[in-house]
Amino acid sequence: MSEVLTPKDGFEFVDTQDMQFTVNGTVASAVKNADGTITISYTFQKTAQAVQTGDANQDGQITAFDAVIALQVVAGLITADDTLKTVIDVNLDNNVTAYDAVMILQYVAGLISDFH
Ligand SMILES: [Ca+2]
Ligand SMILES: [Ca+2]
Repeated sequence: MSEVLTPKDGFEFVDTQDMQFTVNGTVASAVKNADGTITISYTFQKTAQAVQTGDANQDGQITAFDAVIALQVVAGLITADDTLKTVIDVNLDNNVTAYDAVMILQYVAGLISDFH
C-alpha cells in the first residue's frame, strides 16, 4: 500500500533521507516526488484472517474432513475453542450438533450453496 503526503501551501518537504518509521512493524519507505509530494509505501501484515464458515481446519476449503471435525466435536473427541465453535456452527443456532456436520456435507456435495 502507499499513501501520498502533500505539503500544505507555503511549505515543502525537504530531506526525506533520514525518514525512518514503521507501519505495523514493517519499515516504510518514503520517496520524494518531483511535484514535492512524498509517497510512503508500506506493507500491511494480515493479523487475522477471516475464517470461512464451515472450514473447521481453516485450510481455505470446505471438505468432508471439516464435517468429520465437527462430528468429533459433537462426540467430545475434540474440545472446540470459541473460534472453532463459531466456524462449525454453520446454522448459527449457537450449538454444535451433528446437524451442522450434515450441513457441511450437504455443502460439500453441492446440495446447498451456503449455510443460511
Ligand atoms: Ca477445511
Ligand atoms: Ca449449529
